[in-house]
Amino acid sequence: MALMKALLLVDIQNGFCPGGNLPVPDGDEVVPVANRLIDSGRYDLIVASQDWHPPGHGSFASAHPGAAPFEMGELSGKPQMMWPDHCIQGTLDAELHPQLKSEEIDLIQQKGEDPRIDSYSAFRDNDQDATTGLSNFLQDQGVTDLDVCGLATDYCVKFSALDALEMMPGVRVRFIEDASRGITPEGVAAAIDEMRAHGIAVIKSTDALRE
Ligand code: VGL
Ligand code: ZN
Repeated sequence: MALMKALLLVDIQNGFCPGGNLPVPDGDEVVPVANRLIDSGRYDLIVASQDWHPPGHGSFASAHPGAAPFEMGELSGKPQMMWPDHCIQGTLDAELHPQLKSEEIDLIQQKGEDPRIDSYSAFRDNDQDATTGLSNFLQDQGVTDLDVCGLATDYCVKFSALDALEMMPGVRVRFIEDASRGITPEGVAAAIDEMRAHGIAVIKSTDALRE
């Protein structure tokens, strides 16, 4: 059977780049790498996810009296990291990075719209209940191989890659390390271990470009 290769660019948005509301250290450095992958012609399908929160989203510390950003809090009765307000629908912070070659993106999958639950994964909410429809879309397209990269490795990239594996059995999932950046070094190391333990290959963009 023919290979059908897809690239998932996770949350390469202003909000997660320097100058954004939830900046990932050196987050903008993924943009040229992502553009080389996009331009390579090696992917049959390119999808970008976009964190897309309504104002006052329950993952924002500002929505919880007394809560401070980057502390654990609670959302709908479950532990939830309290984030600064970020990627609010319709704001510049939520736009894809302006240098990302978005003309070549086939689908933009928005997520995180439900104020009562966070959605790190591009595939489903954090309670694994409501799905975005992305796994059905990729399976309908006959995707056999999915490369995942973007921001942030220790949150949305990791959860997207793990969900891809679980929700699309048989699809080969890889994580492109140098096309991704994380919030903390310890978080990145743990995320890479966890992805590897589940059978996700950790590769470099040069590996993907060589094939
Ligand atoms: C993300 C925290 C909150 C991410 C999104 O894209 O990794 N992290 N919302
Ligand atoms: Zn978010």
